[in-house]
Amino acid sequence: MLLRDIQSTEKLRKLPLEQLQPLAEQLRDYIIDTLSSHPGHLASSLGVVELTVALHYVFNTPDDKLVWDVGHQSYAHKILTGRGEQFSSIRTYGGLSGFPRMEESPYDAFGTGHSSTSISAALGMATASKLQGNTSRSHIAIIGDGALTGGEAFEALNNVGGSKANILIILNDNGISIDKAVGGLDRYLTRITSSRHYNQLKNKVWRRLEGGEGGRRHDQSINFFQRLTSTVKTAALGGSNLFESLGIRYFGPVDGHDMQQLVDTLRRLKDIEGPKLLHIFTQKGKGLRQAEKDPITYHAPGKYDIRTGNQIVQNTADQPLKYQEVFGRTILELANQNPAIVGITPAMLSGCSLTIMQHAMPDRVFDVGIAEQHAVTFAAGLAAQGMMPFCNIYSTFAQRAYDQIIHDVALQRLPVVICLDRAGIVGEDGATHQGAFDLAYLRPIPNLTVCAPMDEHELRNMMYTAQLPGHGPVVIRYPRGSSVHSDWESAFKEIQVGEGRCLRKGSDVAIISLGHPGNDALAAAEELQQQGISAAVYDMRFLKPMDTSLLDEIAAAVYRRIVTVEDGVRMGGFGEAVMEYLAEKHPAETSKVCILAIPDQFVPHGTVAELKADCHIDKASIVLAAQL
Ligand SMILES: Cc1ncc(C[n+]2csc(CCOP(=O)(O)OP(=O)(O)O)c2C)c(N)n1
Repeated sequence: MLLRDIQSTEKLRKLPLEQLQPLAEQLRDYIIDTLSSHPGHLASSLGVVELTVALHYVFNTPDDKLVWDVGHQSYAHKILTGRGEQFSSIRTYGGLSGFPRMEESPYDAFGTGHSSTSISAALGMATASKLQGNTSRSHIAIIGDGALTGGEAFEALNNVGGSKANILIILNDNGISIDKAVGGLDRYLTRITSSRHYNQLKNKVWRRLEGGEGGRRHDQSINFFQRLTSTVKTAALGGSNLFESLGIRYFGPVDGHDMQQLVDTLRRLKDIEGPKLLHIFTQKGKGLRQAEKDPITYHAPGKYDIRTGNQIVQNTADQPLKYQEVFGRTILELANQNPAIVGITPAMLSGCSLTIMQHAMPDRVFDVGIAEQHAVTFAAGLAAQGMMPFCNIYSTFAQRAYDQIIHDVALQRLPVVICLDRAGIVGEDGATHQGAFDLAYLRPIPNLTVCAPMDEHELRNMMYTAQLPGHGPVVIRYPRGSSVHSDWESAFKEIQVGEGRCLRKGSDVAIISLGHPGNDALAAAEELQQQGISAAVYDMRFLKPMDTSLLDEIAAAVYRRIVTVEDGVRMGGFGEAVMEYLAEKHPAETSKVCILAIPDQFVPHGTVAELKADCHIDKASIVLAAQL
């Protein structure tokens, strides 16, 4: 088998051109086979198989640098760069990461996971190469049409255009982000790729350039190619080309599944100096019928039947709903009662379940593209004019919007409800995606209320409370996946802001938790009971304002031990907030405190259970801490 023999990129580069497409087919089959039982990001990787082969064929990797934006599409790259045999370990504890990681391979020129960074990183590399006197190295950013909507990508394009850097940007345009691509850029790219006039002329250009048997290149003048394509582009677009206007030479669009054309084009571009962009169009999910038809579901489909391609859907009929679904259903319910409510998502429409509200109220849901900063300030603008925006962002991606939360929302006390989905340990997506930092980075911000539900009823009540008048900005953070009870549809109750609660009385030990980890705290208390240790459990609900009178009560009860547990980083987090208060008001209690939180290290990929155990924030760790 061809793929098995290609253990290195040197070998790949020795193959005759006509063997590249069969190799691509084998790669594609290997990805489809493996991911059927080892779930991961499927559709994006399938779409760039030909591109990946062509890039490693034409460029001298790893000396030439490939930066994969987001990195979820880098599976073929991993297989071709010596990681084929380990591929089935992808996203598992101790196995290959689902994203490029510099530590993992010299071929992973830059680690990614969060979107829209590739052009900045490649420009930095190109600038470094120049300063170091290396003029022959190529620096290539591969970015999707979704990732290109991110602000950082635009900032980088602006910077690239003003430079003479030797950088090639490959725009992988499949018209899909995770959900359908949105916005003016998407329309612009569609206009380029679908212009009949443009494509007719372009095809003539390519025919003239390619010609010959077996794809042998004619000795065509690159100048002619550039002159003609640029005239055609201007004609087709009825004006200037966005990229050219910024000072980046635009080439394409070309069919990203046509190996011959890709290889020919990349070879030509390799010799052209300065900033350039190649626009390719690809089909997301290429090669698996279901993924081609439904790339949104097959972005990361979980397990599927290798014979039929159909998803293996677990029967969840009597399982609790996911927190995401509770959010999605609850916001619709609230929006039906409160006409000021609108929903905002930066490109995670189905992931956060805003689709439910979108179907019912399309005018009141806004997918703003991969643009967390914009999402927050857009929400602030809406709130400034009397609307009640619920802006749903994954905890890890909200890191992008820190200044906007401080400067645009909190400082102006605007009533924006920021729902941080996927807070805490997220599992297989690994270090780039853990929602580990939000408690610590939100705690110092004045005017913010920050709370975390322990179950779906609390989530509903927090959402209900947040949209009542007079609360200012509220952050509600909740984890990925299953909530707790099966009767999610409770009547709304207002929660007193800043009020915690005692969930279980006890006399030996106090366990103080925030949000979902309270369920582990309760289970731990149960286990401790069987060991003859009486543990009280307190659910603080609010990181800020913190219920200091409840902390006074806990201090007054004089427990033998006080254990705090949270699914966020220790430094600056919830446990330290408790400790800080006790140190000021009840110093005698501080020696009893044991803080269970994520230690000062990045949390890798694995199952949530494995990672919680690793970070000592699981039930067993609570039991152990209480026994000391
Ligand atoms: C800052 C940030 N926000 C959101 C995401 C979640 N996310 C991962 S992939 C993706 C869509 C990327 O679309 P595109 O670049 O077109 O790549 P495709 O999957 O279509 O190949 C999104 C929104 C992310 N990785 N980073």
